[in-house]
Parts: sequence; structure tokens; C-alpha cells
Amino acid sequence: MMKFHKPDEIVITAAIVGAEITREQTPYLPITAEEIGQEAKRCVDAGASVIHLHVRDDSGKPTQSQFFFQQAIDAIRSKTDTLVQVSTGGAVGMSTTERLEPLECHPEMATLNCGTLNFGDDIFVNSWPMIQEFANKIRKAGCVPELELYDSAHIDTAQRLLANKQIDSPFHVQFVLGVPGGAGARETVLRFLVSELAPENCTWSVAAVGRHQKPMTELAVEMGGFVRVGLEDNIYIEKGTLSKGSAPLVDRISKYAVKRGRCPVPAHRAAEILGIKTANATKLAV
Ligand code: KMH
Ligand code: ZN
Repeated sequence: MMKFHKPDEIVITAAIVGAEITREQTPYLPITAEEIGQEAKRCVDAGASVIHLHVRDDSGKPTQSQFFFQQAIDAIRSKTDTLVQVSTGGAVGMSTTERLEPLECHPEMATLNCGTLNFGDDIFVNSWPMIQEFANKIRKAGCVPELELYDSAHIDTAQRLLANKQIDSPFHVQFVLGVPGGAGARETVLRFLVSELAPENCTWSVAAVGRHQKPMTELAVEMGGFVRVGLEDNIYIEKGTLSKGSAPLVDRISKYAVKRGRCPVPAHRAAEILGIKTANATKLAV
């Protein structure tokens, strides 16, 4: 799989729901399929080309149910052109079987979490056998994996997957920084992680938690990486001011990127860059 992007191109991912944020924390969290579809459209209009997707059941609880994912994906597709990246991380404590259910919807992408870590007060379990099972099933479903790396050890795990031919080369990673229990959201850390990433033509993106989202994604723009923003990682637009959904966060980083000479790409171009060849991605190019 040949991947190449020009230095002035940037892929923006919007993480619009997440599994941890509640309506009590922010009234701007989309929950129903209709709300998720509308929010996805707002984010795409603001510059996003990938929607990182979690869904909720009717009571607002995180679920990995194929039914709820399909409803949300249908709503997104009816409103906008985007790549859909389903979460296989789900919420802490979910079983492997449950976490893998969204693959049944055959999205363009799926996350592949590359290690166990403390996740706040919890433990987010991703054992080596689990990681291999997820990699194999993501490939079987025809999805491109986004490797979620929370620490430098996870780069070595990605290399093991590559050596075992369980993922293709070059692969795409999301450095998730600032999770309590994972790598810190600091410039020195990001520069080290990027320096360790191989092969060189792997694509990388940065997500960072809470107040770290803005500075770390801006740093990623400067360093030539891609970015992920949205309510899953951060609910504030400024200290003490809730963001009115994920779209304002996308809009802000999108404008920042343009000012720095990086142009947010549309979904069909993101599909080329990320090596996505699903029927829907092909349709986007028409
Ligand atoms: N909710 C976190 C425990 C993913 O989407 O794959 C895991 C997560 C990662 O959000
Ligand atoms: Zn997620």
C-alpha cells in the first residue's frame, strides 16, 4: 500500500462522542443517531475528513452494539461525505466480543489499541493476544486500522504486529497524549515518539486530553502531523467555557492549520492518504 501526502496536506479527525463524557458534563454531547449525524456534518463542514465514532444507547450509556453503530453511520452518511472510524476500544471493562461488534458495519477505519494502561482510576486492557485478535479481525473486515498509541512501548507493539505481517506497511497511528497513566502531553514526549516511529512513511496524528488538546494539536500541525480534536478528548473551547459541540474545536484547529500553510483535506483525499479502498471511499472520489 503506497501512501504519500504532501507536507501542506493535513487530515483532521473529529472525535465527537467518546465513551466517558456525559450530558451532565456538557449539554453539547451528541447522543442519538440524528444528533451524531448532524454533529458529524458540522465537523466535516469545518474541515474534518474522519469521524472517530463511539455511540450511546437510548439511555446515553456507551455501547458497542452493531445496531446503534449502524444507525449512527447511516445518519452520518445521509448528511455528509466522511470516512468513518469506529472505536474498538469502547469503554473500559467491555469484553473483546462486545468491542469488536462495530466491525460488522464495515466502516472505512477502526481503532487498534496497542497496549494495556492505567486509564485514570481504571485499567484499559489490551493484552498482546487481544491486540493480535483485533488486528486480524480489523483486516478481515476490510478496515484500515488506526493504531492508538498511548505510550512509547506501544510503538514496539506496532512493530511486532508489522513483523508478524498482521498490519500493512506503512501504517497510521494516533498518539493519544495526557491520559492519566499514559505518556504525558509534552513537546519533548511527542518529539521522542515521532522520532521512534518507523517505517518513516507511516502517517501520524495527535490527540491530547483536556487542556492539552489545543497546544499539542497545534504542535502536531507545526511538526507535519495530523490531528484529532473533539469532545471525546476535551469539552472546553477556552478555560471554563464549554465548546458548543466538536465543530468549534475542528474549526479552530482547521484555521490554525491553514494559517500555517497546511490545508485540511476532504474525505476522498484522506482515503488516498490513509490507503482506504472501501466502496464508500471510492464513491467519495467521484
Ligand atoms: N474509551 C477509551 C477507554 C478507542 O476509541 O479505540 C478507549 C478509546 C479508544 O476511546
Ligand atoms: Zn475513542
